[in-house]
Amino acid sequence: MEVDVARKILDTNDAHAGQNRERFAAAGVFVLNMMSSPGSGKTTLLEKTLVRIMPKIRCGVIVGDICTTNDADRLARSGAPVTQINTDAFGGDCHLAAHVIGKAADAFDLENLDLLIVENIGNLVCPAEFDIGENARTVVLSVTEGEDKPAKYPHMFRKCDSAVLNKTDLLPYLDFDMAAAEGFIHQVHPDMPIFQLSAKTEEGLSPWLNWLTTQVAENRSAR
Ligand SMILES: Nc1nc2c(ncn2[C@@H]2O[C@H](COP(=O)(O)OP(=O)(O)OP(=O)(O)O)[C@@H](O)[C@H]2O)c(=O)[nH]1
Ligand SMILES: [Mg+2]
Repeated sequence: MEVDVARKILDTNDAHAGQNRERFAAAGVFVLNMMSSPGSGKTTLLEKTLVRIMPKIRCGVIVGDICTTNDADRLARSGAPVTQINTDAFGGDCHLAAHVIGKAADAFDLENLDLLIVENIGNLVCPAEFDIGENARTVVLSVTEGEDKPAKYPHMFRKCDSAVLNKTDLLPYLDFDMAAAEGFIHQVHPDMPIFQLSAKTEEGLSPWLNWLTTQVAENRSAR
């Protein structure tokens, strides 16, 4: 019975995600869903990314948290239009569902955006289950979380299109085994692109920016 209920929720979500996907495709906007555990550095990476790729790439951001507008305030400094979703108002969901993204997208002039980034709620489990109609997904894993997380939380890594290994500036102070982490990621998702970087120092940022801007350019030329 519980399984039936869960299936129904996901089926309803998939229908909304399909509607979002059609809408985003019609507007020609590329949608990236960024996910991670709390505090892996999603907002920091986005702050640094937006500064580098705007205004050449016209960006908007939807950011989800249970409470606070902290991340929206940080990201709005880039000049990009930002909408904050707080799920506390409707039960404190630990993920962003497709119908919530559909409503948040109403605040944007989608036709005049090249890239809409969704910073999902910090959680390595639930967000992976909810299609939001995105074009691509990126998971951020920070080196302070331990190299075994891709093996312990395989769904997230299986369902993403790229992975960022963040906070590499901290490696000298940790026992984090980078080769093992990459091995665990490729065990659950062979060939997934992995970007080792420090959002703080910006070391290693370029390959990540190249990947992202290539995705956006391919989406544009496919129109
Ligand atoms: N040393 C170091 N700290 C970082 C790096 N990236 C982020 N941080 C720090 O990690 C903490 C969390 O960063 P956020 O960018 O807020 O992380 P987040 O994933 O957006 O967090 P939530 O939205 O709450 O899930 C902050 O104190 C950042 O300054 C990094 O590359 N190196
Ligand atoms: Mg954040």
